[in-house]
Amino acid sequence: MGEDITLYQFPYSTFNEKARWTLDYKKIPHSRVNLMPGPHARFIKKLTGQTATPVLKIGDRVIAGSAAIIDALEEVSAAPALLPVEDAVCQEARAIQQRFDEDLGVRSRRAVLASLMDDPAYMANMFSTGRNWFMRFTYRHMMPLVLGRVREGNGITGPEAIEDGMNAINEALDLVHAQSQSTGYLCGDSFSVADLTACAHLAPTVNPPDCAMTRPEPMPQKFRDQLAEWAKHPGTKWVLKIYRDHRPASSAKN
Ligand SMILES: N[C@@H](CCC(=O)N[C@@H](CS)C(=O)NCC(=O)O)C(=O)O
Repeated sequence: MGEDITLYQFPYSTFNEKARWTLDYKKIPHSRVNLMPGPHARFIKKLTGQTATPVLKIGDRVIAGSAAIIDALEEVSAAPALLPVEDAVCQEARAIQQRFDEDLGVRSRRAVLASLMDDPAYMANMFSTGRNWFMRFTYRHMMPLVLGRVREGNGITGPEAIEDGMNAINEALDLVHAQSQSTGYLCGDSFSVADLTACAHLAPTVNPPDCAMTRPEPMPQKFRDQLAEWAKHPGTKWVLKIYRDHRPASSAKN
């Protein structure tokens, strides 16, 4: 584990949470570079040829995409494993990861982002976390531009897309509730990439405490009411339990 490891990330983002959680779960020392959605594009494109985060650098090797990052980190540090040893269970875990990454997570993100976009000052504050006052001020004033890109980049095409996102959140909560009944986990009988992925994608609807996904305070009343509504679903209790039992503190050096 001798090479330098750096995660280029957005704070509060679900796909980025997958990468952060994996690094922390495996206690891999690394650096984190926070990027702001919008201004990030040029830098990430130069690094990877595309613009999405997370991006991980291991020495000179550049890896884009949360699932590829998890696979690479399993090689860097095999234990504790996120991919189940038994082939059938491993395939099931990967299928659940794919369902969240390509369907439920992408759709539900539209609803979460659309709601955040109703309060651009709060959103700017979230995504410029850790920046100096000048950068925060500038970013706040760039928001009209940034919001257009966020809408376009995430397929927030209108009210139907947002309603579909709300449905996806309920589908995801139903799925984790039903699927965790027998063992407490989504597949097999222990924590795996399936649980990590589902919980990272559901974090914005559950607001787990004391971690990288905890929404900044003061939180507008509208978001508080929305979280209270989602909290009525039993699936949220499972997400909170997994966060409590399996989401360690940051292993980042900065
Ligand atoms: N399939 C990718 C999706 C990553 C993704 O959608 N990243 C978003 C943040 S949650 C992003 O960086 N969007 C900005 C962009 O694509 O320019 C993964 O698994 O990492």
